[in-house]
Amino acid sequence: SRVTLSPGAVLLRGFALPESTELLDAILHLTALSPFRTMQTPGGGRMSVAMSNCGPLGWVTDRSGYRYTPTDPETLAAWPDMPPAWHALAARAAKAAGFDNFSPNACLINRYEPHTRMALHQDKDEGDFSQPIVSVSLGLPIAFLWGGLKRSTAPHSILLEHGDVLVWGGKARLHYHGVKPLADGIHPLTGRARFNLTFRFVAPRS
Ligand code: MD3
Ligand code: FE
Repeated sequence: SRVTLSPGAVLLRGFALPESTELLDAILHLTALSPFRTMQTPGGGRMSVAMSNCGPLGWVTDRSGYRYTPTDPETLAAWPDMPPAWHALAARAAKAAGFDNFSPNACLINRYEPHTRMALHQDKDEGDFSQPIVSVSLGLPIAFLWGGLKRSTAPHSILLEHGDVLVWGGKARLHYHGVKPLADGIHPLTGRARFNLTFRFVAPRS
């Protein structure tokens, strides 16, 4: 089903379900090349969610801040290539939500284990907000929080399940969002974990 959460924010329930086993298989292959790691935040803390990336650019955080880099700071090699099937899935989802010609050059791969969470934030490190963001949920369900353009707007909560795809564009592109701590459980395909793929277009820096 296709549900509009707010102008520009579209939830495509089960959109990635037919290819979910292939997606999980590819996550294993990609993260053998650039392993999952928990990254340091500028404030000196550490994110609870483990991350990796694929594609020309990858999102990283360390003591010096948030940014996109062409290489993995752990391996010092380029991030693994984005599988063509992933790029195609993201473009197809964006189109289904009303955004033509989406061409992501960055894919963040998040791994949530029980009790990990992501605080309310905006995605604003991309230098270009004209293209949407596409996110794919795999494995255990999680309570996703979506707020407004200001942090002070009380967020709504919605359950994201295996195979769900969210598209955020236009007005919704800069909405605050986050996820509640992952409830423990066992998913037949991922065990005690949830994976999230987030596809973005990042403006290349000069
Ligand atoms: C709404 N990830 O990696 S995905 C992130 O479940 C992130 O891993 C969450 O927020 C996760 O930055 C949420 C859904 C999502 C992604 C990007 C958005 C919602 C968004 C950008 C703008 C507004
Ligand atoms: Fe985000």
